Amino acid sequence: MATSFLYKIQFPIFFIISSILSVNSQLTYINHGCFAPFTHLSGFEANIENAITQLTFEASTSYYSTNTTGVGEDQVNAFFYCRYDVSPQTCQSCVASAAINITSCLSSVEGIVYYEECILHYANLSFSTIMVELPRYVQASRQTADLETNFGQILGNTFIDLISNVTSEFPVSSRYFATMTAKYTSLETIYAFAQCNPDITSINCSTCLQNGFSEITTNHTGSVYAQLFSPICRLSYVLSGETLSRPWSFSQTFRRSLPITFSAGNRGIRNSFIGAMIASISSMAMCLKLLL
Ligand SMILES: *[C@@H]1O[C@H](CO)[C@@H](O)[C@H](O)[C@H]1NC(C)=O
Ligand SMILES: *[C@@H]1O[C@H](CO)[C@@H](O)[C@H](O)[C@H]1NC(C)=O
Ligand SMILES: *[C@@H]1O[C@H](CO)[C@@H](O)[C@H](O)[C@H]1NC(C)=O
Ligand SMILES: *[C@@H]1O[C@H](CO)[C@@H](O)[C@H](O)[C@H]1NC(C)=O
Ligand SMILES: *[C@@H]1O[C@H](CO)[C@@H](O)[C@H](O)[C@H]1NC(C)=O
Ligand SMILES: CC(=O)N[C@H]1CO[C@H](CO)[C@@H](O)[C@@H]1O
Repeated sequence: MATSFLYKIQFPIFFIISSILSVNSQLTYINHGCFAPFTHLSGFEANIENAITQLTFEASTSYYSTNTTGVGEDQVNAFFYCRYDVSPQTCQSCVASAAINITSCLSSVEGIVYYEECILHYANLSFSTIMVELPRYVQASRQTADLETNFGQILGNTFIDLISNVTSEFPVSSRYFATMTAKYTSLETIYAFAQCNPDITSINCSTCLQNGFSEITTNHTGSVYAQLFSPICRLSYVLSGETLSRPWSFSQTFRRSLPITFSAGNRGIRNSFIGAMIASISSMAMCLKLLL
């Protein structure tokens, strides 16, 4: 099954890889999670393949799309969303890369892949069940700002303004997205970004971002870099002495040689991301072999 899936998605991916090279865009893989293996023999796996393949095509014309394939207990609901500030080519290549990564989840009833540029998610659950804040995934620097300074306050004020911009800037198109900068010192600037899935209400968008930000400030107080990903919202910031060009790349700007901590919040049947990653390493190795 995995083989036929890769075979099917190779055409868009080939095409897209040449455009990656020509636009020289760089994708940043963050993490993925596979939840709850399925046991019944069914058309479920084929439905995942078809739904994901369909979404990789739709990513050529859209920054957000959903798909439903199959009926009853074999039904798959899937969606992706891209950062609104990346180019259409980057969006398309990101979803195609995420489609390759998600093949490691093909034996699970739910899979999610996070890149800095896009998110791809499928499950055997209804959209109203998966379009929620959890599972959240946080990546944050161990390096923190000097606790004597007012970093936390400046960051907090920045996110209050940013979240209000995200939910007010595009009330008609529901294009929940905003970026903001704030001077920290004469040499260093906080670059901040937030976005929501367009299918949710502005209140739910605001709640998701506020809860996410408060989780970062509680569990990673003073981190100079953090990104939070969830099925319906995401936020990122980095403190940098460089002048960044858009679209800002948060994890690449943060010096990767410094340690990063991960944390994952889950609910219901879902396992933690870290466990899921270990469990999927062997199937991922197989997928890579098939691709080469
Ligand atoms: C979902 O994708 C399938 C292909 O798997 C396609 O036939 C169907 O029209 C799509 N449905 C929606 C609602 O987009
Ligand atoms: C999704 O899969 C899980 C695990 O196999 C199962 O418990 C659950 O009932 C399924 N949900 C639906 C809507 O089929
Ligand atoms: C997912 O894909 C990216 C880019 O192709 C790769 O760097 C990363 O290692 C992959 N992750 C997994 C778990 O396969
Ligand atoms: C908002 O979130 C609540 C709680 O998760 C949920 O019950 C409700 O359906 C959501 N409303 C919309 C319109 O998304
Ligand atoms: C954040 O910390 C709280 C309290 O220690 C914990 O319950 C929660 O699971 C943590 N969140 C994540 C995502 O690890
Ligand atoms: C559209 C909108 O709300 N823009 C606001 C974003 O935040 C800045 C700083 O608070 C405001 O000046 C803008 O009016």
